[in-house]
Amino acid sequence: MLTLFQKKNDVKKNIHCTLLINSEKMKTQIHKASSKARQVTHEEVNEYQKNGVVKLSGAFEMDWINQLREVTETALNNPGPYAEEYAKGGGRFFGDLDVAKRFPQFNDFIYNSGAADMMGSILKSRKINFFYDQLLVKEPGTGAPTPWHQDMPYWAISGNQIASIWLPMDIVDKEVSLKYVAGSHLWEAYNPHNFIDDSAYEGTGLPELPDIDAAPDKYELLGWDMKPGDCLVFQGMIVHGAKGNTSNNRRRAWATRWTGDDVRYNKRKGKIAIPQEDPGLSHGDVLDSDAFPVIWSA
Ligand SMILES: O=C(O)CCC(=O)C(=O)O
Repeated sequence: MLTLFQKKNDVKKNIHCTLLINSEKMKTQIHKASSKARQVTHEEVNEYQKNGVVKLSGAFEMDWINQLREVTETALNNPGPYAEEYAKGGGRFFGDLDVAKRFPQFNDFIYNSGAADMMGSILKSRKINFFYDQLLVKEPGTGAPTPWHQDMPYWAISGNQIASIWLPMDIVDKEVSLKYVAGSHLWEAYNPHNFIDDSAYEGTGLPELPDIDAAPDKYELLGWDMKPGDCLVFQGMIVHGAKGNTSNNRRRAWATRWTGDDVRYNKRKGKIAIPQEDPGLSHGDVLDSDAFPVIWSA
């Protein structure tokens, strides 16, 4: 009996040890990064307000980028229910939604990187909700462009304090990085199209976006060379797009979308892409909810 009891205790101890080791491993995996985003300057906030986009150089430390790189490989191998392959003619342009809901390392960034605090400064908001996120990986040799578009018409929200952080995990040359039409965050809303087949969203009643490539000289186009740790912050209405990835580098990027005080749930007309699932809000509601949690407040 004694031996059996001892054995049982040993087994218990072993199980306890294994659990501890596993939870320690989880801790190191989940909490590897601990640095906080740097402060933004007044000039950067003013640039965002004027142009609808600002590049923040060295916004995040490499501990975050390394954590995101690692989990991106896991995410690529485990696509979620809304994952899409956008490239038809060679290469790979992979998109997936809500990876922060499925992988703790992405979720860790949302809560612990200081990104929400940074968005509070840029959006001049007293609180910041997390709206959703999108993983976007354009492998070298991918001809598929990112079509010109505005994000807001895809989303069931209204307001001005709405912006994305586009955070590349690789060196991205200006040529293949995102391009923006300066000041177009003040334009009217245009009809969204599906990225895969360019079909127009039905029932929105919105006009078609002007053909930017047909008359590029008419617009002031902004774009930057990016390196890991830099990010772009851009307003939900700004017109943006990108060429294919003709460089030799991977172009792994993670876009997180954030909202401020003036944002409301807006059941707009016609097809809507985001949110994919009913958040349990009524038209006109503030977003604060389990679906769109407040991450930071002043
Ligand atoms: O990474 C890309 O090419 C597309 C990004 C984009 O359009 C967005 O984040 O809104």
